[in-house]
Amino acid sequence: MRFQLAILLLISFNANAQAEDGYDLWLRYQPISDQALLRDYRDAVSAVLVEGQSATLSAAREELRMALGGLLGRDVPLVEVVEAAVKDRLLVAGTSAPGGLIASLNLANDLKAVGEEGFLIRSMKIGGKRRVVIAANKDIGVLHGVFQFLRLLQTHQPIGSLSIVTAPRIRHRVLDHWDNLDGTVERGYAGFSLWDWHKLPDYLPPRYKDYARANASIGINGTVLTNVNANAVSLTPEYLKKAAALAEVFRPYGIRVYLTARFSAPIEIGNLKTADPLDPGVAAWWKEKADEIYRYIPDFGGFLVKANSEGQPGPQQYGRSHADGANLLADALSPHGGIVMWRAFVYDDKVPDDRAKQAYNEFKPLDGSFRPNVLVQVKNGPIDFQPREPFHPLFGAMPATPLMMEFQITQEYLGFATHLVYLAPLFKETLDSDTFAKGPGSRVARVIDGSLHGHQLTAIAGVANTGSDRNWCGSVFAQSNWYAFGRLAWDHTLSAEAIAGEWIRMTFSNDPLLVEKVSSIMMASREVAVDYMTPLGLHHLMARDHHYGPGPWVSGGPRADWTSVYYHRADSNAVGFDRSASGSNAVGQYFPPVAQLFGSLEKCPEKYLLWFHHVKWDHRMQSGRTLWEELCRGYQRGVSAVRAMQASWRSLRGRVDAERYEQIDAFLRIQESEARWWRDACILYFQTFSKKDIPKEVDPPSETLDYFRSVVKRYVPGTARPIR
Ligand code: BDP
Repeated sequence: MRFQLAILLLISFNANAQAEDGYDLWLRYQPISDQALLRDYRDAVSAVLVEGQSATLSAAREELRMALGGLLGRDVPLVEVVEAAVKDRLLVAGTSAPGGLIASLNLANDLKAVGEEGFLIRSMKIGGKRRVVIAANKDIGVLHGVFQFLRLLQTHQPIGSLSIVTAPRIRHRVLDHWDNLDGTVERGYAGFSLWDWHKLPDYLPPRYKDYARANASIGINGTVLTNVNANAVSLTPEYLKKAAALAEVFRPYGIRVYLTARFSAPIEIGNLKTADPLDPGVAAWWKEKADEIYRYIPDFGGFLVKANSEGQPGPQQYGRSHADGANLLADALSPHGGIVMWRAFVYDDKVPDDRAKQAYNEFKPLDGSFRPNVLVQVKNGPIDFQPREPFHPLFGAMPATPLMMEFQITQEYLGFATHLVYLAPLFKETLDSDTFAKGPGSRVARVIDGSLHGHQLTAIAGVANTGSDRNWCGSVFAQSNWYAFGRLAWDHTLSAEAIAGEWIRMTFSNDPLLVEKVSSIMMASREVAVDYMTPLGLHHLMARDHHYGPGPWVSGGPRADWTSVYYHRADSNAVGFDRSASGSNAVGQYFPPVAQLFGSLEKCPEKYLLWFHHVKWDHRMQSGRTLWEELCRGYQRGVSAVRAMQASWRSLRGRVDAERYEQIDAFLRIQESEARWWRDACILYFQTFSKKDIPKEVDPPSETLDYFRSVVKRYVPGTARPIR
């Protein structure tokens, strides 16, 4: 007896420990403890009918069974016909396929608005009975609707009179995995790759399905499995079989698989002498390759390509343009309905012009010369995922070409997994920026969702932060960035705060104090990181190569545009990159009102000041203080704010399970010490130019500049390069 009890205790202890190690993400489905709410929910959903048969609908049923069982604390019967549960309140889900209950509800008109992937959720009276109806045009819409309905329960929303109609604003909502075939992840801070290539296609651990569930729950519908620094081996039959096995697991969840295409693949795995896009043999090779891929993966999404960038092969090696390269692949894919996502992340240190201008210079003249199934994938800002960048000037500048957004979810320049930085405010800042391409209101979001220039083909990508860590992302808060990316990809009008609120409730609890405090922490966190890393428009100050920690002194080496001094240009007089009309004139790439705003030293928003201007140390800022003082105060503000985040988190002890609480607490300690590292290193370094005292409200540096310069970090995660 005692033995049995011990076993029981052990089992329940393990179950608790596992339940809160972060693996379940925002799909925890913990029992609802508010009794009144529980009664309401149990009453409204005492049985479930999912109409129709398909793998996707089975997934919907399975999710409902698991989730309702967890949330409502009892098994909810899944019925097959209405009669069986006619007395009960019923949740009915399905499409309007003929013969079913949903088909009899005359929803055809309303369903017009939801497209292929959207859904409606409505409280209705059917035959005098109260029902909750989840209806869609396609099975995948039903699954999305199920996840939305569960979200309502998870976040304790009233469900008495529901009327939700939603469809994604962007068609392709994609995660880009920078995963290498050897299991390493470029700029990944959560262990090794999710894809165990060695054991594929035979072994498919449950994690693959859980990955698909997590993505489907936020509406992500595509995954690029491989690194943009591509390996042609991923296109060989051996690896296509592996990718096909993943595609099979993801398919019921509405997720398509994409691969990165190495431009020199015809030479490397095809034994051709050239990869020239205008060579008929090369075109035939890609066509045959595409046909082969579709034999393995009938719904293959297409290719993502990084070409002529950071040493990657590309069409320019043959004197051809990016359009020639993209169109070559587009022609191979188009008979099968595939798309090409061709990256605009190009720059070359042999080109004397400002790096921030080079993508625009290269791509703008090609507007209109891409095939209809090509999207040009543009990073949010013109340099490279810095803590803060102004929006990329290409947005709005290529009206005849569908442009897609590339955000970075993984925190390459934002402290990796240990810094708590909620990225939705960064994503929103870019999406809400007004390009003025067609007058006021030409927001970046409208370029991306196709509404500004009338494009049907639309897409958005986020560089994934997932890995083999038990909690997927390296930290609990990093999960919020995956979540926020998906939610914004579905609907970019959602606010960062609303998304944070949902995520907190699902990830931690509905405890109002906790929701309020964690939301304040998250909402402030991005600005806080900007403050302690790169305030006032500074950028690219990080350590060389691995990008972990400060390195404002980085100079020399293989390329000037990989150094910090190239970007901050500090001298005894001033600091910042003059991109105004009298400098590199990068401002000239923006539409006039924006160009004038950014180009004027007086009018430029201070958050972008040193991005666009070389500013004297004693320049008077809006506050009346000098630039030097404001810079130092920015760094200090960042450090102080991390301390406030720590204190706020500590006040929540006991309101979060111990395992996640402790890890987050430890990570905040790391963040606080690294915020000081950034502040002290940067202030001491810039002081060698400004020759001014550190203001007294700023903590004195803990070490000398020589000390900070001597810090060498070895074996930093995420720096592995693919083996070729
Ligand atoms: C930079 C990363 C590098 C990537 C590159 C890219 O440092 O590892 O390969 O972007 O986007 O941010 O291609």
